[in-house]
Amino acid sequence: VTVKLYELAGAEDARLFSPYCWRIRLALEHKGLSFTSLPWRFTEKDRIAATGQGKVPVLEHDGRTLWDSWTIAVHLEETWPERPSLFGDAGGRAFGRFVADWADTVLHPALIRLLLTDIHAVIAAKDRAYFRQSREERFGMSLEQVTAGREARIEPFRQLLAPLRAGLARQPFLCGESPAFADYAVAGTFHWARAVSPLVLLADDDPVAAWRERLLARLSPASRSLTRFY
Ligand SMILES: N[C@@H](CCC(=O)N[C@@H](CS)C(=O)NCC(=O)O)C(=O)O
Repeated sequence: VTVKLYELAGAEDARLFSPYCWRIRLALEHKGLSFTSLPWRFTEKDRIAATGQGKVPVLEHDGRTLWDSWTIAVHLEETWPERPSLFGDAGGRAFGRFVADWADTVLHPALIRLLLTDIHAVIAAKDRAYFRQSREERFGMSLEQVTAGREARIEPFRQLLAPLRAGLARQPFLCGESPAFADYAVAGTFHWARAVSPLVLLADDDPVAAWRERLLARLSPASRSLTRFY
């Protein structure tokens, strides 16, 4: 099997920090599929020009080029149905999508306001001007203004995790006794944060922190070495 995955990287190839790319790395490991990682920077749009859009993850497989993490996850599931399932049944697939949507629409907007200046500090030098300009335009203020006073916003961020905490007090993974796509949808969010920022997002005694540790323990050694820069 030849699978190639374009993954967003910082200055170092090993600093993989896109939550969406992490979802797919975790999904590939779940299915036991080996792949070639192609580290990619924000300003390397030409390398993924064939997709007609400028974002990663992008996956190449069997002469096809796919993008958008959900589309890729469904492709993996449908191409290798005999391998461990990412979703289980149709209800599990809908649950996985819901959790991914929740991470995208609730967790990521809150987190980006904590991490923006840290991201700018760790990306490749050639990406910095593009990143500052595009993000300052998006937020309507400087990067520094976005993250100013962020310490006071860690506790409200933790409160957003209440739905995770409630479930993880009952069972080891969001998907039950073992992890699947819904777990990876949110794990990607935390791997993103750890790759770029020294902020302590989770209290030690938070069940969410214990869940994150359980997921880290299941990663391949190669992926585990990429999950912590701080
Ligand atoms: N809906 C897409 C979102 C992908 C996305 O936003 N990727 C970001 C990195 S986290 C990106 O490539 N951004 C490029 C840019 O901002 O120029 C997915 O689920 O894959």
